[in-house]
Amino acid sequence: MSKYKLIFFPYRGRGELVRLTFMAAGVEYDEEIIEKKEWPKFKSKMPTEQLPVLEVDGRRLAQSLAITRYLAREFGLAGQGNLGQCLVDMVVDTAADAFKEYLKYHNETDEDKKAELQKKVVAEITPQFARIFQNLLENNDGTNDCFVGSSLTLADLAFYEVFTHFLGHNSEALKDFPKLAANRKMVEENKNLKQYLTNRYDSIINPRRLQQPQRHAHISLSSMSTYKLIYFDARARAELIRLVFAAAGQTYTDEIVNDTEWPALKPKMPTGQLPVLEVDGKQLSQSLAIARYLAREFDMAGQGNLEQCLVDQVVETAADGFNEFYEYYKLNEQEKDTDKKEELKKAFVSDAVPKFARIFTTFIENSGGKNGYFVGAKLTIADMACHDIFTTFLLLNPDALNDFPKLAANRQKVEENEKIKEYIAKRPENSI
Ligand SMILES: N[C@@H](CCC(=O)N[C@@H](CS)C(=O)NCC(=O)O)C(=O)O
Repeated sequence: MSKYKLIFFPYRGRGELVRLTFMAAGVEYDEEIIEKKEWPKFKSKMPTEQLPVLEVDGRRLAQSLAITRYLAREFGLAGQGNLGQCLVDMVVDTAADAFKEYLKYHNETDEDKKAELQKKVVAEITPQFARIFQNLLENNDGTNDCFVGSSLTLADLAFYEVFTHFLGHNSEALKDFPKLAANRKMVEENKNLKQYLTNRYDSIINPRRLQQPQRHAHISLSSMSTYKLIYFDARARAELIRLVFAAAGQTYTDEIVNDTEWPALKPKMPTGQLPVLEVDGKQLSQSLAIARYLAREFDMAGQGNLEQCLVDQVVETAADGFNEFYEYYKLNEQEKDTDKKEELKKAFVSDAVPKFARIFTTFIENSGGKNGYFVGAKLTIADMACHDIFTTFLLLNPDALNDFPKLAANRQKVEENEKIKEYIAKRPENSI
């Protein structure tokens, strides 16, 4: 039995889903609480310079969602089989999107703007996400009030946690969504969670060990599926999926939607966004849930649970990189003054780009990869995710990898893959 230590701040935030996963599984863990004033001392010692971090038998893992999925797989809460895992992941990633929206309100320091954002949370964001979650709940074939399958999974915990924030601003928010309300009740009545949920505070409660985790057998889907990817004319959030298809030599339909077509299509998509992947006609959403699903299908997700988490932390960090890039990109698009545009670019290139290069270098040095790969001795989505985000960064600064030889070598390794090479040579050149 592994020994776990969660390192996080004294509040719920991005650490709470990790705690809920331990609690639901009834698995004991230690917690090291870092007070904000102590944080500067620790920051540079953490793999991504952020928390939460989970120590598993002394080994440090980063990225809250990579950690939670790792634990969920370990404890049988990740969904049954590869498709089941993707259905869970779709909900978990949607909860992460919802939390990100909530944080805009939460982190605002100007009181007037905060009041405006709170109104937006109640009037727009909460009902919008309630609709999306209801859609996911109805289409995932869950029973016993669960999002996926017939027993509690990470999907139920993730929805529970984010809607706890929303319900704190409008306790009636789920009045018109009885299935979601029933799902929350199911979570609250779970015997492992009940006591914790009624007693938890914004600060930490140390959990007690209750029972051994259960493990599920994995059921593999047929590899004869037909695939249709639906996205816009961009790399952005679909490119990792395309790279996985390319590396696997798997044919698929790449359907490109333009701005005129999108409004009519939007309401037909599970989360109202793209990319969506249709697998034998079934719609899957959330780019990273899809990429991981395909990577597991084509054996590019890492061998075993720990390797999958090591891969996942790279993939999640690349997604953080994209999100930061996208914030910059939108500001830059809005800015008309060329000098100011140049300043924005300079700031991004000198701060964000080297920061991510440093973090990826730490990962490549510590993830046990061989032959220049991030993890294991062959290509995984970790290599492809880093390659893709640096395709974008290198367009801004062609020298971005000069001081990071291990990343440059890894990039070359990806490009030496014959199938990827062929794909990259043919793909359209997009700045995003
Ligand atoms: N977390 C989601 C975010 C998806 C997302 O933001 N999609 C954008 C394109 S990159 C979109 O569909 N925008 C159009 C819209 O929201 O109407 C994912 O990774 O799939």
